[in-house]
Amino acid sequence: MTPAASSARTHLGQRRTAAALVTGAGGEMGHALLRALAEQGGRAVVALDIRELDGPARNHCDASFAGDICDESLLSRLLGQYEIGEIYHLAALLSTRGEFVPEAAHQVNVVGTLNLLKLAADEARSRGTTVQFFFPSSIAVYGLPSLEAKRRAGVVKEEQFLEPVTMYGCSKLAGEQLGRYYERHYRLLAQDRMERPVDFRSIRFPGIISADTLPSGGTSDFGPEMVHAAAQKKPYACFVREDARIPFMTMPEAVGAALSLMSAPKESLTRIVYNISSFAPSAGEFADMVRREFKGAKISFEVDERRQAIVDSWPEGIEDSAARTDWGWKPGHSASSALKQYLVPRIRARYAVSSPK
Ligand code: AKB
Repeated sequence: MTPAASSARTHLGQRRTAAALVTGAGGEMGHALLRALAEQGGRAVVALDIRELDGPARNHCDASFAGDICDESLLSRLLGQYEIGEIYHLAALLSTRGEFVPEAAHQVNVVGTLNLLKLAADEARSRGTTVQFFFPSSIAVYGLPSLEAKRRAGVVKEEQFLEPVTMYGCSKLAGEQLGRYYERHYRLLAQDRMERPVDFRSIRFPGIISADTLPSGGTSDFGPEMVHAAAQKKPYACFVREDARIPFMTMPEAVGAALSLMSAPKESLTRIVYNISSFAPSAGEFADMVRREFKGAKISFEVDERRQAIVDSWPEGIEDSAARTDWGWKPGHSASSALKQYLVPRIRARYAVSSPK
């Protein structure tokens, strides 16, 4: 338990420990966020994931639960033990996986989010104070109707083209709307309603590239897969065209942004959901940069038309001026510095590949 952990009593007189809750804690962003929260200190962290956490993730939290976010009895057990003041709700099925099991994606991404929002609202009522809720949304909420429209649109604003083509995109958009509802209108007609039980804050992330972990089940995975394969001297067949372009950022930038948004004063926030992005090379440009860093990297292009269609429906760039103005977002990297300063050194160390220069 961190020194800052404190406790409160339930109406039955049991002590509850004050904590932040991270769902999907065993995933890519979960690993990075647990580490960042542990480094920050000042709060106990409780992790929830469908699977048992691995050792490193477990070491970065105070307690971990293996179970389903749709299991209401598990959530109420959790609330019985912990006084949750802050939630980072990362659990989700991503865009590629979701297209094989769309109803399961709806269940996890929408029903799961609803369960967590209800937990936040119940907790807020029982404590009499707002619970903060972080929701990672995605560029998948956008749905450009054609490649021509995508090229014509260029950089898109938060409220444009919200007609996603994947269940993941639909469910992230639903999650944003549910969050807005729980913050502003929850139990609109109830006599005993609480004003703003949930302080909902969301970021639409682009594709995220981590040096430490590999994603699975996403459609932006071609970026991270390319660089991890090159570092391991494995050939990589990229599943999108060389001219496919979507925005990306590194995992440290993504986690840093989540923590900045969560610590921003509420009065400075003009939106519920913010776009952010760092760099947007085409797949071909990224492959060239990876080849320059990892001499001899074998990257080919074998287009999977269906996954390509998903990427074609996502914008080439997203406009993030509101995030810059309201809570000081600024990208930490260009594509080149992301590779040279973050990805290459860490990935080389990870796979213990010596520079073949
Ligand atoms: C995916 O590819 O599904 C995700 C995303 C862009 O949100 N990485």
